[in-house]
Amino acid sequence: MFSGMVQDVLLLALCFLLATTTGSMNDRVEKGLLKQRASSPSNITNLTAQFFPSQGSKRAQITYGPFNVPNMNITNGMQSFFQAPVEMPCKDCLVTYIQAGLTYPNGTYANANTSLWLHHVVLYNLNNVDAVCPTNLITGVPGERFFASGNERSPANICINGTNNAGYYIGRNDTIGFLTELMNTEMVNQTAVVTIEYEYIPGLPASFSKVTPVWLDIAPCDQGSEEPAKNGSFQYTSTPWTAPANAAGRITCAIGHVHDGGTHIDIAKNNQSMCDAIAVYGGPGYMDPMGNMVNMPGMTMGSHISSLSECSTGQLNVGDSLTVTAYYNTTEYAPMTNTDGSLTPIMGIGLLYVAVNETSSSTSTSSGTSTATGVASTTSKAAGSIMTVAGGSALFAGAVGGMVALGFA
Ligand SMILES: [Cu+2]
Repeated sequence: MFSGMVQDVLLLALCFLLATTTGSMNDRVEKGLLKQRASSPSNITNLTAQFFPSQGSKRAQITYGPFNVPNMNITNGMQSFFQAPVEMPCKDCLVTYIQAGLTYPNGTYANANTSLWLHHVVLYNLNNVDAVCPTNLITGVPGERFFASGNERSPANICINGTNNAGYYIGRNDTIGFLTELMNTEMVNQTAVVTIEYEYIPGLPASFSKVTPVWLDIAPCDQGSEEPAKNGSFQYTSTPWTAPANAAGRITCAIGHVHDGGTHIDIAKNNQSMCDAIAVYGGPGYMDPMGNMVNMPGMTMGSHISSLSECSTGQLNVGDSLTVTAYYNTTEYAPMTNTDGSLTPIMGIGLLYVAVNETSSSTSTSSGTSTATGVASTTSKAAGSIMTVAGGSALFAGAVGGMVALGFA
């Protein structure tokens, strides 16, 4: 799965540098996108906004792809795709909610039950610098990771259902990158479309705050997000990260990500638990089809991680030390394995959204946990120019500016 990783990193790094230094890749990709738009009615579906209607909020789903995902005899059925720049529903806008999904080209739902996984998708803003990993040690290209989803498809409910006047601001000239890794557990190739639903407010209303994403990762910045899996009960803790002035404020939302086998992920501030996100398994879409239970060693329990709880309160002061600890117990939940039966690497990521320069007492906040309110709706059409990269997640460690923490499953 990791063979060819170095050359893939170099290839993608080279492409990325080309894209950012000469504009040639951007031109090529953008032309591809425009061409596709011309031949497709739309890859945007307008939906009904859920939060802040008085601010003229809008909700839309954008489709990315289609992507051809090889069968499981090729790189364990894993394939990564990278696009930049990528289409967003808006510019000069405040994004209050983001949720990813996966469908087939005809719009029908794809998940573990159909042998097609949204292993991960990550969005990053090339115009901003990541708060935790400001420079990429391989390419030197900065970029702010502002959204990530694994197959559990947890929303980044930044505004916590409209109770927080906060969102992620996308500037008029910001360039957004898109990276996805898809997984096929069938013996035949499959084609998938990634959907991302956004809710946003045009502009930046005076009463709203921009959030800074803080990506905490059990793996260090120069490694990528993967760590070796083990059997039984084990845990990994990140290197402590100290909050600087430009990332201190009120935490509007915190979400986590672990792989199958994970039980919970705890974000701690100054060694005290601040958000303990609990993993839930199974449910509609998250069970293996019967045919695959024989073919996927280690997945014979057939039930996969389907959600992680989220947290919505907290205060981050300058000098506070944050860590994230991912807890696994493979006797409780079956881990993911490669086709040869070996354990696939695991992850532990906590993503916080911080309304900088606010204090938790200065504005109203919600408390406790909240679950997704995503609107299930799919329409899939256009595709952009796609860079296909063979191999596993870790090869992206150097590819995307600042986003060394990758391979989100
Ligand atoms: Cu992952």
